[in-house]
Amino acid sequence: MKWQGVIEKFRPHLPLGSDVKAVTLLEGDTPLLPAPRLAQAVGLSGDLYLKVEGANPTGSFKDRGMTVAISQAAAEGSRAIICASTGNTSASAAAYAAQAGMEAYVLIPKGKIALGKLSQALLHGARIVAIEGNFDQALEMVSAIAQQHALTIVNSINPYRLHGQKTAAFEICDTLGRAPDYHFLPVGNAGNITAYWMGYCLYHEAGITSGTPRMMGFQASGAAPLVQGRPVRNPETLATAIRIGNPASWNGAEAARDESGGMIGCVTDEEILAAQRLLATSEGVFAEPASAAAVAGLQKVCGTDQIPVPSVIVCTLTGHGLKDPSAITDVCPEPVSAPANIDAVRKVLKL
Ligand code: AN7
Repeated sequence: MKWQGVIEKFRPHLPLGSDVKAVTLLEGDTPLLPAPRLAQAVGLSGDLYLKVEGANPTGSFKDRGMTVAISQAAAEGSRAIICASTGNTSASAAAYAAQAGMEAYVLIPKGKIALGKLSQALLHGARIVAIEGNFDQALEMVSAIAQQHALTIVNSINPYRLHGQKTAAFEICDTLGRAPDYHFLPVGNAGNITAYWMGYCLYHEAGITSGTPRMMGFQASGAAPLVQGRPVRNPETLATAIRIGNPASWNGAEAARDESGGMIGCVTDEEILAAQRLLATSEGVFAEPASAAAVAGLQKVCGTDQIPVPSVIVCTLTGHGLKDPSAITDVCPEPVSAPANIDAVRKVLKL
C-alpha cells in the first residue's frame, strides 16, 4: 500500500483515538542504509546500518513525533502550539502547524540555531522569539507561557511526541526482521533515546522481536549532563542541536541506559566533526553535527573493543547535514577560484 505516514502505518501502537485525523507530511519510512565502509573504517566487524532520519520531510526525526502531537492537538481543538527549540523541533512544529492551520509560537536561543532550521521556521510562518539565554531557559518559559495562555506544548514533554518517535524503532525491527544488538544515537533533551527504548520494549513485549538492543547514547562533552550526573548550567558545543544542559527526559534516558545494559557517553566537538566527515566520505551521507555525535560514539566504543562479533548495530542519523552548512564552511577552506579556461582549471584540479 502507498505510504501514508507513521500514524496510518502504526496506529494500533499509538495512543490516538480512531477518529483522530492525521496531520501528516508523509514522514517516516526512512532508509536503513547498510554502512560497510564506515564499519570498516571504525574497525567494526559486525553489520552496521544507518537510520537516515534526515530523509524525513523537514529533515529530522522530529517529524515522527510532530505528526502525532499535532494531530492530537488538532483533534482536541487546540488552535496554537508552542515550543522551545535548538532548531529542528521548531522547523517541524512550524511545518505541521501550517498544515493543521494552527499558529506556532517558538522560543529559540539567540544566535545558537543553525541557519537551515531558522529559515524553515521563518518560512512556515511561526512567531519566533530569540531569547538571550539557552534552550533550558527557553523550555522553562514555554512551560509557564503554555499554561497561562492555553497553548499546546509540542516539546517532547508532550507524551504524544515520544509515541510518534518510537515508530523509528518499529521500522528498524520490521526491516531487519529482528531487533539490533546495539543502537547508537545522540542525546540532547533525551526524548529520542526514551522513545526508541519504548518502541523496542513494546515490540519485544508484543512478541514481535525476541530481544532488545543496548542503547548507546552520546552527548557533546561540553553539554553532557547525563554523563556528569548533574545539570550543566552553560552547555557549549558546535553541535547546537544538542546544546542542552538539563534534559527534560532525564529519567527516561537513565532508564533506557540501565534497563538495556547500554551506556551514555560523550564526545568532543573535534571528534564530532571528524565523524561527520568520515560518514560523508565513506558512505556518502551528509548528517548534521549532532547526528555525527552518535558516529563519533561508535568510533570511540569500537576503539576500545567493547562490541562482540557478530553483532547487528544501528546508528540513527537524526538530522540532515544541509540544516547546518556553516558547520562545514566555517572549517573548510573556500574552493580555489580560477579563470574560465580549461588549462587553468586542469592546473587547479591537478589533472
Ligand atoms: C539533529 O530541536 O531538542 O535527545 O529543540 O535536533 O530527543 O532531544 C533537537 C534535538 C539529536 C537530540 N539530533 O534529541 C530541538 C531539539 C538532532 C536534534 C537531537 C536533536 P533528543
